[in-house]
Amino acid sequence: MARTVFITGASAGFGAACARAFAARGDRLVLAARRAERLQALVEELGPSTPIHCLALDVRDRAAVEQALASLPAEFAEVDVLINNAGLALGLEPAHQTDLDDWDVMVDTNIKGLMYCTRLLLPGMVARRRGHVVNIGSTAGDWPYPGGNVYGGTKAFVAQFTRNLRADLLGTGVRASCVAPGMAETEFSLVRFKGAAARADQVYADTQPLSAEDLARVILWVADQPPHVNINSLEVMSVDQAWGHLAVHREKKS
Ligand code: NDP
Ligand code: 8X3
Repeated sequence: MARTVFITGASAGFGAACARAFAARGDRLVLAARRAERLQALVEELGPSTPIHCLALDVRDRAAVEQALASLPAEFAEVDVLINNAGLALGLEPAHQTDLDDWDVMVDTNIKGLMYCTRLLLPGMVARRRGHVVNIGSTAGDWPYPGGNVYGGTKAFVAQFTRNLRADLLGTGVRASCVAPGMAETEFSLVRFKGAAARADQVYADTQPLSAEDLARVILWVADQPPHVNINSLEVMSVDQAWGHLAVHREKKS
């Protein structure tokens, strides 16, 4: 049966790949992102066989999110799957050298934007006794690394918020899942390094990172489980990535 799938951050990376994957399955799509022209290009690519409603939306803007979700056309108003994917990292400096504005943007997008979409769409899901919130976390939410400071903190929030959603939603039939990818080649590093393409490319040099399509396949699998099956959390990495040893500071003690 066709579902209505609401994807935030659908203009690039995982979100755009999810749009393609869920469209291929025959679902209706609500696609949200700030870059409306990218969403329009997806509409044209996917063609008239996929019903799509586009929202040029900044998920940080609570009033705009409230307005957009309250005025979804009837055909798209009963959201079955919410993919809370819009998000970003900004910077890789140590905590004492970061730009506080970058921290604000990450908190406002990765935490507050995700909260707004979830809170506004949940009542309908609970009333219909069906629905699925799929949150995109990160390995950075579980495994610290230098420069991960607030980005990792926002993704730790996503993981714990998802578990707490499960606790609240017990008995409603509504599912909640957290998919936590590791290194994946999208526009993520270009955004993190503020357009410095060579530095972004370095992140993936001589590796086979995850692709957006890899993640879309995993997210589709999570959403396609039978209604009584809830994937709580799912961590996925490229085979070229694993954990390192704990760091030790060495300095001659006098
Ligand atoms: P991309 O930069 O390729 O895509 C990010 C998407 O988020 C874009 O569509 C962007 O759209 C959207 N977005 C960013 N800010 C906002 C906003 N304020 N309002 C609405 N949409 C917004 O990155 P990825 O696809 O890699 O990232 C998707 C998610 O996956 C993020 O949450 C990221 O943290 C997470 N992730 C990524 C990993 C990676 O290595 N790539 C690994 C683990 C997790 P627009 O700019 O048009 O608004
Ligand atoms: C993105 C993966 O390792 O760059 O969430 O933080 S990482």
